[in-house]
Amino acid sequence: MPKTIYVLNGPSLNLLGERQPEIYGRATLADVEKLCRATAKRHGLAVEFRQSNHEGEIVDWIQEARAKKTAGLIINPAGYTTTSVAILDALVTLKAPVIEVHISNIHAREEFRRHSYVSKAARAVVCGFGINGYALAITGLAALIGVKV
Ligand code: CA2
Repeated sequence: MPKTIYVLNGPSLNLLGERQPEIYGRATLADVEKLCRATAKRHGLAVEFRQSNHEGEIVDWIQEARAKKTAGLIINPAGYTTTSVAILDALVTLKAPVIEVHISNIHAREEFRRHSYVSKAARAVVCGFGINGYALAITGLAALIGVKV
């Protein structure tokens, strides 16, 4: 049985590719999912790929990942990055590594985007590589958990 990782995406990432291509590029969330599945497969990992506009649903999925003893969790919390103590509280209960991903370089944008609650629970943070950041996060996670790299 392959180990399973969770890739969670926060609010409005379902609109990826439709607006603000100068910041987020032209790829869609379906493209991100394809990229994640292909990268995970190379490392012998299975993926649960999800997106939600609702904070509580994301918390539920983090708890599900914990209950199912996920090998690792990658999260782009989007707008909840800077606000969600609830997501932070859920993430710190995980034993498996958490990797935070942002498509854009949040440090080169508005000041308010730079503070992340999620970073407090993250083993690593990837930002500014566009959607390739998800593939980098999966490869880094695979190295951390000691599967085929
Ligand atoms: O760069 C990232 O991945 C962000 O997490 C994206 C969030 C933003 O609030 C963070 O500061 C950085 C916004 C996600 C909204 O998704 C959209 C995608 C395409 C068009 C419009 C919104």
